Amino acid sequence: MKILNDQQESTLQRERIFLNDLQLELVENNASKEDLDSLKYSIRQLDDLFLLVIVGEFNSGKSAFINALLGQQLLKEGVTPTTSQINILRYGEKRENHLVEKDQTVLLFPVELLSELSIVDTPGTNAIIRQHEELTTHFVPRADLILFVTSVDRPFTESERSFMQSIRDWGKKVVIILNKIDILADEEELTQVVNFVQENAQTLMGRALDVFPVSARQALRAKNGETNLWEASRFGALEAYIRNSLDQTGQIRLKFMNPLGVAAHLVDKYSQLAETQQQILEEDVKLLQNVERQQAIYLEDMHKNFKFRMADVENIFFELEQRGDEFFEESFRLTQVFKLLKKERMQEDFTKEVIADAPQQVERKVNTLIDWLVDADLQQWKTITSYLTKREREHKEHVIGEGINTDFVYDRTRLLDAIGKEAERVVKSYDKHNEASQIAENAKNAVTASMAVEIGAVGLGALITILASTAAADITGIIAASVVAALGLFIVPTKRRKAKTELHEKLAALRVKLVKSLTDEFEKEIKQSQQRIEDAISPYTRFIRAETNNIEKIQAELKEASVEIYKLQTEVESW
Ligand SMILES: Nc1nc2c(ncn2[C@@H]2O[C@H](COP(=O)(O)OP(=O)(O)O)[C@@H](O)[C@H]2O)c(=O)[nH]1
Ligand SMILES: [Mg+2]
Repeated sequence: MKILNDQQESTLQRERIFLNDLQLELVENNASKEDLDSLKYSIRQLDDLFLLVIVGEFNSGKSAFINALLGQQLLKEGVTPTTSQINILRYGEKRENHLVEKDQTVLLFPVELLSELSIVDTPGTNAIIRQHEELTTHFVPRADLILFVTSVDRPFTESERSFMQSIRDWGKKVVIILNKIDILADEEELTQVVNFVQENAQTLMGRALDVFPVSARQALRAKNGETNLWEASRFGALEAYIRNSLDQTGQIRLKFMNPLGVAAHLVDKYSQLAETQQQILEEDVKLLQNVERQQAIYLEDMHKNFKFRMADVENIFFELEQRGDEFFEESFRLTQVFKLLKKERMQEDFTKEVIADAPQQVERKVNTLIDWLVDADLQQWKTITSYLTKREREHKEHVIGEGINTDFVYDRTRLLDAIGKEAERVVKSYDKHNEASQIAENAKNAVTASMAVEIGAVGLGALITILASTAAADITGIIAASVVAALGLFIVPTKRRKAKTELHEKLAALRVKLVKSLTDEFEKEIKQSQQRIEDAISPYTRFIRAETNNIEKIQAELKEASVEIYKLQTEVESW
């Protein structure tokens, strides 16, 4: 016996695979228990595509009937049951028993027909009232066909009558199997029993029921080789009836569509959630880009500002150079020859007029520069902290009450929180004095200390002493030769030029050295400050990157799922 055609059979396979895959995806996506349950229920509906419920008194031949239907001696017959288990027969790759509830056992058999229909069998023991309740609540509502097995030797027992009444209002299709006809003597006896059963059914159900007199025993034997018994078993008519009542395209279509509808609803729901989650992530990405942009702007500003400040420092050198030039212009003159001779005085004047407070100026400028650098760094931390805090607050307001993936929300909130706290901690514990003195220390080690010395009396001053004394010696010689006017005109300008050039060279070297050291120090500082901010944010960046990948994968899967749903629906509709 077979109910589905080949096309329906293959759709069924695909739909089953699809629903199981979807279930796994939803589990991975932390779907709610409620949603998973409703999907599970849909899968179960497909597993029990058709549900036959077999009822009847103990010993009426229910097990024998099921064996005959399936063509194999699968269930034990005639054994006094020790349990009152309700058995659900389903398809399985190999024989297996599962206790699903305390009084329900699932029996799996590798029998083709069971992949299309599941059978519920009751033992019909003395616990029959409880069993009937169980049936009416769990199985009758889902039943496609209720097979009422009664035997010719005691048709319609009391408990059978009461059960029949209890299911009357469900409006389910009920058919009566009158079993064991092989023990009747002749056709006349059979007609009598059939009439009796029909009349009783009419009274109990308020409508006529189909009655199928059969011999389950003969049918099974016929299916297993004794083909001559088939006719007498009258089983053929019963199977045809079962097949026809189940094989209704409209009915089957509904059964296939129902789980697809549930799946479509869930796919839709989780796509929307994924969408929301992706939007949050996109905002997060924007936030990170914003932080990056702020950092870039900060760097640019800092560089610009630094250049101005450096120009200020360099200016000190240029002014010094200018004063030096003027000084040499003044002192290297013929009329000043005697002043030139007094080198101590000369050095004193140079220190006072040319060097003046240049070393202090340099030191002051460098100190201001360092203060500025430290302040700016702190300011940048504050900007980023307040930015992240604001974002976190917005996010909390945004997400409350959403059915979004709770792990995601938790991890994300926790990370944002941690970053905010870290930034706050840095800002709070920021020791300006310590930071500044650290930088100052580095800068000083590199230049400023020696700079003060080099610009001051010992450095530039010494230069003057040497220049002045050689000039004086030359000039002294000139005086002795009494040709001052003639040669002085020649020697003095040469010496003046030499003094200027040497001063320029010396100052340029110092200036370049100072600028380079300060620039190096500045670059190092600014890189460090940037690194610190990056380090603080990096767990968040990584999280967002991973989640973005994840959500893209989920969305792709859900999209694929909805394509498959659409295909299956179209297929089912085309029958
Ligand atoms: N003569 C005859 N005996 C049958 C037939 N079907 C079942 N039986 C016997 O009736 C007894 C009860 O059958 P079983 O299938 O176990 O009934 P259940 O308790 O309703 O499941 C067993 O001894 C079977 O061999 C039949 O068609 N003809
Ligand atoms: Mg039985």
